[in-house]
Amino acid sequence: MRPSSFLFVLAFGLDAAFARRAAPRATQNPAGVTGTRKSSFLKNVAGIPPVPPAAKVAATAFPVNDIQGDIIVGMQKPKELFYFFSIGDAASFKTHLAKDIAPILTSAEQMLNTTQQPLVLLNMAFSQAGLTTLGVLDSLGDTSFTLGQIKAIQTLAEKSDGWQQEFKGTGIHGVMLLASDTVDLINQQVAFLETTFGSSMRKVYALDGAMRPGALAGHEMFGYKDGIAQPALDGFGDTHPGQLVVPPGMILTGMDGDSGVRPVDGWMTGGSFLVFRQLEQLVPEFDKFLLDNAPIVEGKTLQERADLLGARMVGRWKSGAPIDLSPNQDDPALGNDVNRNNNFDFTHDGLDFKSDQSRCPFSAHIRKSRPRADVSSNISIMRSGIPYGGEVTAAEAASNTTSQARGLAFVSYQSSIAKGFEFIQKAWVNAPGFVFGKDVQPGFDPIVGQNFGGPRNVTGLDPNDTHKQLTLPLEFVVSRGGEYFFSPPISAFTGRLVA
Ligand code: N7H
Repeated sequence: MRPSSFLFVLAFGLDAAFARRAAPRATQNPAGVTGTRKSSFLKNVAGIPPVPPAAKVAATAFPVNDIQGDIIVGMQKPKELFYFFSIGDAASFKTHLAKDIAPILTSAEQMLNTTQQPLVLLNMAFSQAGLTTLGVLDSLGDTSFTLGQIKAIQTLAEKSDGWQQEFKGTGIHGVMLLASDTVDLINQQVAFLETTFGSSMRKVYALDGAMRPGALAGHEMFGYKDGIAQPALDGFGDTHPGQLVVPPGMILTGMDGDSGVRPVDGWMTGGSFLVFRQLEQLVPEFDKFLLDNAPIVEGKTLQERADLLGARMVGRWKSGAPIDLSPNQDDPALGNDVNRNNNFDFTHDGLDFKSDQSRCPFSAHIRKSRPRADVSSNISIMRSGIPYGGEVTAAEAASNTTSQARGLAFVSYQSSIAKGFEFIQKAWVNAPGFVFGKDVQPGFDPIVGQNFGGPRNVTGLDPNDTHKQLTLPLEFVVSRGGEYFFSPPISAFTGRLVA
């Protein structure tokens, strides 16, 4: 038995460990969307690691039957609806949770095993206001969660002016995540859920996400492949070269490596804090910036030079190929290869990685958000977002101006919001001094760094002079707000949440 499994069993006893994953979960809901799948609805995108094989995970003591499925799925969902709700009558809502919802929540086990995959993934998570409304008054051991995301704007260095009104207060009690391969199936399940809950639940806001069409599937709205680098939970299936292996408790509450103080009865074991952010992306403006500021490189066309600037801002080319391994041009074969596209740490023989930026700038998004050899810590989050909004129209491209909102419905899972998402945003991407080079201040992460809407300086982007400072003319990613949630283990829907 691996140490993590061993500790889990030690902490909660054999019975608890195995009872949580005993019976396979129901795959159908007689009154909702029925039917089983012959193949997984998760889209296989070259270069994005698939979910771990079910057989390998089954051999571990992970409570996969109890962990909500989205936590391990990543960014491979073709369609997803985020349905934010408030609770009307708590008593009636709880009755439905236990009777109608618990049996159809999708577990990690179901997502890993395609013969058990439902037609529509359903997961549910609650905000602090939601738990309070349900009468769940335990401290969950996470101050950021307790305060809610709107209270974190100072920490995140943003203003709430551009936030969706619905995210500004405490009116959102929870979110349902519904994912499938068709919008029609999702809509059918929504109709069932609304009928089931009746007046005990009210829709507050909703956001539709979808993979981009055709060859752009798996790429976010600026065009870069996303979802390549995810942490592996120690003892949970396969790992790929370069993948960061973290204790399961870094993502899952109550598991080995979780440093939070949780309720003693262990009802939070196998849950995770879910950070939701609606991040609008100004794509035509971003593209124009790349063309206007393309570095001078002999032998390259203007578009190739613009692509180089974009790759230096992100740290990867659009194919997913890391610039640390391919600094001068995109290499789609590298981007598509899960055994190579994550296997780098910014160090190279003969180069001083504390001063050399000929390959990946210190300020690049992937270096700021996961500094690899630059730091000794293994801070990490599991990203599970999806693009929203339509493709850029011809009129928007011609005018270099966004007129239809699009972006990333950002989701991250972690066992501590302060040590996960907030830490990365505050201490790394927003901190001009980080990554600590020898003789240059990197400035902000040019993709998601925030400075209360004020000017953001950045260095390292021009390969001809990596000390040159550029002031970015605007935020290409604009926060429309979000909320912090707890995604409980499925057993809590018939246990603590309804007690
Ligand atoms: Fe990022 N992008 O297109 O530039 N992100 N991200 N992110 N991000 C990553 O490795 C992007 C955001 C992380 O381990 C890739 O999967 C965009 C926030 C982390 O090497 C690309 C937005 C936060 C990683 C993007 C956005 C993070 C990562 C490379 C917003 C946390 C893994 C593909 C609209 C505060 C780094 C990949 C590693 C990767 C983009 C948001 C964090 C292409 C457009 C808010 C930890």
